[in-house]
Amino acid sequence: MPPLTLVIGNKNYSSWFPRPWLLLRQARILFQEVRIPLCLPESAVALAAWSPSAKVPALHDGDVRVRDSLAVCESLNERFPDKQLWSRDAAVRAVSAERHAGFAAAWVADAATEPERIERFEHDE
Ligand SMILES: N[C@@H](CCC(=O)N[C@@H](CS)C(=O)NCC(=O)O)C(=O)O
Repeated sequence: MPPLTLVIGNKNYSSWFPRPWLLLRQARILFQEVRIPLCLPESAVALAAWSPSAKVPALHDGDVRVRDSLAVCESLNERFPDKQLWSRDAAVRAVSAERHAGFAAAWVADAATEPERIERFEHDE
């Protein structure tokens, strides 16, 4: 099997890429981690080299390239069926997809109501 590479950003910035990162770690699946520091002048160029969407997480699995945390998790579930990484219950998977689709809006709402916390968060590390 070709080695897996998971491209991530700063570990204290986001909840997006920790999702597949945690899934891989919890399932004890070996992978190479490529960390791209975000919010720097050079970030966009570094991101573009790994992820056409210029977003992380991005999974490189041989010739297969997957962007988006949910897509990466679903891809890993299919790649490692013996690990049972995802629920077999379609209703449970639907809730997960709905939550994923709405999370950006919820995060923006948090940023509007808690600007100081968000400001502090972005300057950590
Ligand atoms: N819906 C995407 C969101 C990914 C996303 O927004 N990633 C951010 C990290 S917080 C990113 O890569 N931002 C690029 C940048 O800040 O330049 C997912 O689930 O993976």
